[in-house]
Amino acid sequence: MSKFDKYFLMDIDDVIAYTLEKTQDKVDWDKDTMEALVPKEHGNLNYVYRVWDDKGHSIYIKQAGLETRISPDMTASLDRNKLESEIMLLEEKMAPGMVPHIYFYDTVMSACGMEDCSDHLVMRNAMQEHKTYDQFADDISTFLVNTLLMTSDVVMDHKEKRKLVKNFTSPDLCDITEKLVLMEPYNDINKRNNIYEPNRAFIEKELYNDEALKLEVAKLKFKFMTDYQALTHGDLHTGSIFIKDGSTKVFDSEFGTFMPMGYDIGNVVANMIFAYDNGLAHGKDEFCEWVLQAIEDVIDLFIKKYNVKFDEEVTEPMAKVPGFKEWYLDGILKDTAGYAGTELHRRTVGMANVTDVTRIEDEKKRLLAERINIIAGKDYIMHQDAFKDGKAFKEAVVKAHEEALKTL
Ligand code: SR1
Ligand code: MG
Repeated sequence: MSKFDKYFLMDIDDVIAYTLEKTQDKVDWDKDTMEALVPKEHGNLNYVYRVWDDKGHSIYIKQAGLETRISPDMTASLDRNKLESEIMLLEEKMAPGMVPHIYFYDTVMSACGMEDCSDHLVMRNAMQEHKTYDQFADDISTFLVNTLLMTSDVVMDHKEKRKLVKNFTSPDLCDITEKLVLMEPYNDINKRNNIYEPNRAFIEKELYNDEALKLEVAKLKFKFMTDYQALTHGDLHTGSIFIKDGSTKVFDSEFGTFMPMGYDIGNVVANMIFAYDNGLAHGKDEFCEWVLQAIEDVIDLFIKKYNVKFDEEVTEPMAKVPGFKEWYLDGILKDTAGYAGTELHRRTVGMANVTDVTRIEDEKKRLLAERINIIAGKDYIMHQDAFKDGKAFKEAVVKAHEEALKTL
């Protein structure tokens, strides 16, 4: 009998005992010097601990709680930890070196042991220190092409894919996305949007009262619910990326499910715009230039690598028909624009905001940031067909910045 034979939410001492129990056959822990702490950064749903000893051993332990951290009345099934672990193990195979290794996962405690990445920064924090990373666009575009194209019907055996569609779906987490991303930012139907009061009238006019916008978002919501294009990460924001010079690692794949590829790519674009907002508020011109270039490069490198990988890996005979590759890419880019837009909006007015924006103290600068997000988001959503390359995605940010300034 072990204390860990039945689920309960662990505290720091439990986590140390748990780590020993789960890993001592593989790791020669120095029990006397073992310590654990909650890293400074944590997400909205789970409990993360770093455990280490003085001999140089270390691990992250992540446990799912019954309630989400962000909102005690919002629950999500405990099997999300298994789903996340399995998706990360699969992603690691497709994008080696770009995903922290999962050492084990445990369906009883709803916990997993993950490679310690504390020599990296969580990218959202790095962005707020206005750090730049030469490898980022190259790395993340590789992650995107490898994980998305390889799990699409273009490459993956269709029967195998259908099995994965069945396995890799967390109804609770999909429900969160359907509500928090693809509905509430446009109607606050559940009265839980976080609105920056000085921006309320602008938000009401531009988001809640724009029926043409809502129609496009409704289409994006239904696409999310019905188009099982590829196995996505599902929440690919800068808080789901560890980064340091020369290394980028994507984690936290619990929202992973089969849906349009553009959801992940659009999330990367939107979250780089939040980094831009923060750089702007702090007068970091060079950083902002880097961010804009990164947005352009992520898209252009995705397109370049997609074209190569498509030719190398395509297995579906009908996908080899001339013109299909281009048509499929067009759809991915269109979705990228649409979901970049919804991510921009939901992080600005929805329940789960981003510190890149909320930590801007000056009212005028915060308003500028929020309005850039709202205007760029609307441009992406309303003109999804116009975004065919990195330059177009980048220029939308510059244009939104100019337009937002005029509203102040
Ligand atoms: C209730 S969870 C709120 C948000 O945090 C996660 O990281 C996802 O982005 C989700 O939408
Ligand atoms: Mg997360």
